[in-house]
Amino acid sequence: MSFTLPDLPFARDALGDFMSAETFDYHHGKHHKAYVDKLNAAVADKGLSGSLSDIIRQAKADGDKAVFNNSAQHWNHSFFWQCLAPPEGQTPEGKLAQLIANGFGGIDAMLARLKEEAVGHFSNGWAWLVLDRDELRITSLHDADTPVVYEGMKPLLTLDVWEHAYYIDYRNERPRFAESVLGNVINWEFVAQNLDGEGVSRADQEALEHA
Ligand code: MN3
Repeated sequence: MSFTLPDLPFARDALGDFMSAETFDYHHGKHHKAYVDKLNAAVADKGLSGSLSDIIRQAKADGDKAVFNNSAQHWNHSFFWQCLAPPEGQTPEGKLAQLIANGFGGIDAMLARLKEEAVGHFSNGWAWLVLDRDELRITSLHDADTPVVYEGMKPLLTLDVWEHAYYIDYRNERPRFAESVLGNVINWEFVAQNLDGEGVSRADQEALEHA
């Protein structure tokens, strides 16, 4: 039984200088792939079964840090790629725009708050926009930790703030990375879709049986 590295939902060079093909070669092709490979080795070794989200939750309950870290990072990255889209001047619309206006006063204020969370997050982790009951909330989680294991955190949008996410294109400048990516290459249609509370399922995966 094994999990697979999902293809990027766009060409490797589609985000231009905001996130370069070289970054995707490393971040998707090497970092994300390594989490999948390590997860598959653990799945085989320990005879684990179930969907990716099942394995994440079980590893959390069992305190199995190695399986949790690799499975959660596989899910986090699979979700993150879908949060991105080529720069075409996209902005939130409809119900999402309304919720952002209600919760933060508008898109600029929301993005400033999300950037602040991303930049202020100490060391490795992920900044999140989540749906908590009927309200938008901004938070961040450390290392591989993931909304998959938390009630009241329906994932809408994430930004990877591990240094491997930005070092090639932005060197050590996390603030410039956060501002640039959040302001230009977010897939707001995907974010809006997740208002149905089913965001976890969009990066979930059933393991494939194979010889
Ligand atoms: Mn990463």
